[in-house]
Order: sequence, then C-alpha cells, then structure tokens
Amino acid sequence: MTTIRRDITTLTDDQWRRFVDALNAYKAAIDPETGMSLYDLFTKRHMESMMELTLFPGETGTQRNAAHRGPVFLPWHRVALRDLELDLQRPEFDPWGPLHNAYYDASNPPEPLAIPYCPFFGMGNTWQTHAVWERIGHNGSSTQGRRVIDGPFAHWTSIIWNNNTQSFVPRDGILRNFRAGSAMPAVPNVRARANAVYDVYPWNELNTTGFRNMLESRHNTVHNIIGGDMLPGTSPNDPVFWLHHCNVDRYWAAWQQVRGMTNYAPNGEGPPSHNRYDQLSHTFLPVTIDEVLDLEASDVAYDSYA
Ligand SMILES: [Cu+2]
Repeated sequence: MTTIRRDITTLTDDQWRRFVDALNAYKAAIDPETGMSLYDLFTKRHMESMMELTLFPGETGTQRNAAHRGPVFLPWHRVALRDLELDLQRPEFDPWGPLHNAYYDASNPPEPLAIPYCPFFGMGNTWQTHAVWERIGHNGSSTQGRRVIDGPFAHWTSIIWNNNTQSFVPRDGILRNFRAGSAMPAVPNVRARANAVYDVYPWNELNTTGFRNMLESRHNTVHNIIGGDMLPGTSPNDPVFWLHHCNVDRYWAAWQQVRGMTNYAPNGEGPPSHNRYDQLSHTFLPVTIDEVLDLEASDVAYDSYA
C-alpha cells in the first residue's frame, strides 16, 4: 500500500496523534549496539554528513559536504526521511499497527504511517503565529533559554556536538528562537526557467541557476529563522526538521513531475559523493543516488504537489 504524506494542517487529531506517539516511542527506544536513542542516531548521522567535506582536489570557497551544498542534498534527505518513516511503520512503534491496536484487521489495515509535511514556504510574515505551532509546540521560552516548553516533544533530550571533545553530549529539551521580522521564503516555482536543470557547475551553494540550489537556499532560510536547534548540524534534534524536509522533498517531487523523474546531474563529472551512481554516505540504507530518484518506485506519494 502506498505511503501518502499529508499536510500537517489537514491531519485529523487522531492522525497527528499516531505520528506523535510513534515518534515518541522511537525516541525512547535504545539501540543495543550504541546505547543511543534510535532517533538520535539520525541526528548523529546528519551531523557526521556535514563534517565530511566533498571537494574537488584543491577546491576552496565552498562548504559542500556529503549531504548539503551540492547535488546530493535532495537525494540524501529523501533517503533519511524514508528510512525514518519505514522505522516508524514497524509494529513496535506504530500505534495503529497490529501490536498496539486491538481493532487491527489484517484484511483491512489502516493506511501506512507517513511523515507529515509542514508547508512553511509561502507562510510569509505570519508564520510565527501559524496554527501549526499549536501541534508541534511553540517558540522557545525567552525566560528558559529558548527551550520549547509545550507540545508533544517538550520532554525530549537533544544531543549536541562538542567540537573540543569531538563527541556528542546530551542537553535537556529542544530550543527554538524565532527570528523577529523575518518572512518565510516564497513557494518554490518548479516551472521557472532558471530551474529548468537540476544542478550545474560549480555544484555548490554559489549556483545562481539550477533547481537544487534554489530549493536548498530557501530550505536554509527556514532553518535559520526558526533558529535554536534548527541551526547547527544536529538540527534533527527538533522534529520540525522532518516536517520541513518532507515539504522540501515534496517540491523536488513536484519538479520531477515537470522535468522528469530521473532528471539529475552530475552524472560523473561532479564532486565526490554527488554523482548519479555514487553511494550515499551516512545514511542507513546502502543506496545510490540513481536508485532514489523515482519516489513512486519506493511507493511514496504526496497528497498534493502544488
Ligand atoms: Cu540536512
């Protein structure tokens, strides 16, 4: 059955609760090998991807890494989303699944659990008072070090990278620090002429044409104006990360519907880890970029591509 990802603002309370309960159970589950939260392993891998710069020999002036500031940005986050989603669909985490649901009927199962998307693009200047924060918790408290003190994730512990000791250290809570006066970026135009190609040389954050950098830049703004834990490489500490990236992936899928589902560049001429047949690093699933271009092949769809 196809996993259908929906707009968080259109979910029923029960649908939203299903996702929250699964995510909280996943956050509480411990990986026996590392002793870490299964959820925190995603945060760790995301941080590690950013610490691996992927440069041409002698190249300077770019922070391109194994998951950002280059062509692999969209495939890498698509895989991370799907990997988390497949885990949340497991019976031990899905409250609507056969383990936790007394009314579960294998001949008529509920639709697969999906990560919802939050439509931050296009919220304009009113995003800080948008109803979505009623669901995911509001801005951090100005009297409690910007800690989020409401919503279903307020009790979480984050893991923060300590550069001196080169290790992750726990820290209570999730931080958000909304930037006053900043607007959310406009909705990406998947039909604009400058977006006709997926990516171009120099395959980094300096590109002025190409779909990938247009979308990645707007995505950066969302991280930056929400602030707090959304700023550093450990940004998956805040589950808003997934709601945002689900929306980013949705626009990529929309672009693919216009420009071709397997339309990608570079095909070999790009920097390491960013070429079509390169294997993704710091993901759980061992796949190449080429293998994740067609979203429908992994049986995932969005409720809307507009
Ligand atoms: Cu990222």
